[in-house]
Amino acid sequence: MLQSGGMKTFYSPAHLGHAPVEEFEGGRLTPAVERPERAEAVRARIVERGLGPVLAPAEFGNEPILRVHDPELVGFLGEAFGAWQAAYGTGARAALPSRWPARGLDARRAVDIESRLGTFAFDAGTPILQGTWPAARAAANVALSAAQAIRDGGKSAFALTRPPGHHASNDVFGGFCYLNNIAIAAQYLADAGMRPAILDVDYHHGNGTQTIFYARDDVFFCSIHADPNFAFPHFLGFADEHGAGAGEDMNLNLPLPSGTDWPHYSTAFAKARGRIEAFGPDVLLVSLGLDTFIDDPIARFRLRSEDYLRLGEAIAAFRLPTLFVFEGGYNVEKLGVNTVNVLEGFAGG
Ligand code: OKP
Ligand code: ZN
Repeated sequence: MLQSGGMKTFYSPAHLGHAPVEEFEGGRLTPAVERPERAEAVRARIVERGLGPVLAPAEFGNEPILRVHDPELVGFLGEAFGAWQAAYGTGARAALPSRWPARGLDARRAVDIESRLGTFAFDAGTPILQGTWPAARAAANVALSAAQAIRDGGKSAFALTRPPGHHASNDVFGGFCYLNNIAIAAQYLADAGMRPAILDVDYHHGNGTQTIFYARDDVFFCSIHADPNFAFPHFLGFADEHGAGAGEDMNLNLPLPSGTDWPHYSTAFAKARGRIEAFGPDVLLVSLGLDTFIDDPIARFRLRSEDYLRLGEAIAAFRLPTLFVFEGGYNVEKLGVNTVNVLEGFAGG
């Protein structure tokens, strides 16, 4: 199963402990789509194709997480499930927010589990279960281990992270994300003296990653995604968000319409390439979501399995050390093939 050549994948079985059953969507509780089977399907395909070794992460502790996230969010995520069960009993399996401090309400008064959940979460689709915090911490360690492999001279690495991360900001979780794995990895590399560019190819805008780096000039962020006028996360990801202060022009959003196929997608990719190359990065981090797939159950783009080979080749054309961090993609049957197609397209490109 293990082989020495090829691209290193980092993976932790701790994600299996985060197994949401349902989420609140479209006015009802619906079966969860962000399921453990997703990462298992990808791991199985990596082994089947002999892509390279699948390695356990190292333990980095909370310090590199706290370089990105506020201690209040980290502390809350660690204790939320216990507080939820203290309020609702041991039969309560998943904490989900359902009240928010909207205009006129005072977020500073949040004390009990309901008000704190509403203060730290931005949606009702991101449950906190018994195993959520261990899984989220393990995913951060997976991303950091892959970043370390790049820092130590590796040409590429794949962080098979679950839960995903790109919707989590410094102090808010949501969109199936708790800790921002790719932002934690990018910060680790910046702290090691590197100049990172992040390219987010998940169907959904990486609002958390954008927010974390929005006012900074040391990390470039570019996202190609479904137009938030019709797609999650709805409130961020518009083309006029350029960055702020020192980070002016360090943020590029390329929102695309429903039905986008590979010819239109690759035109947007060419724009992303020009701006990323102008930034002059020495390392590329890719938020790798596969929910741009034509048969994804929650998304509306039209990329086909063979298009992911082309996407991998296009990423390889940057000729940069590249860290892939797994994000979304919900067609479990094709997720392994599509993900590994990107990685094989990269390796051959
Ligand atoms: C996480 B990642 C739309 C469902 C929206 C949240 C989506 C989070 C996606 N019908 N629910 O970016 O893949
Ligand atoms: Zn997504």
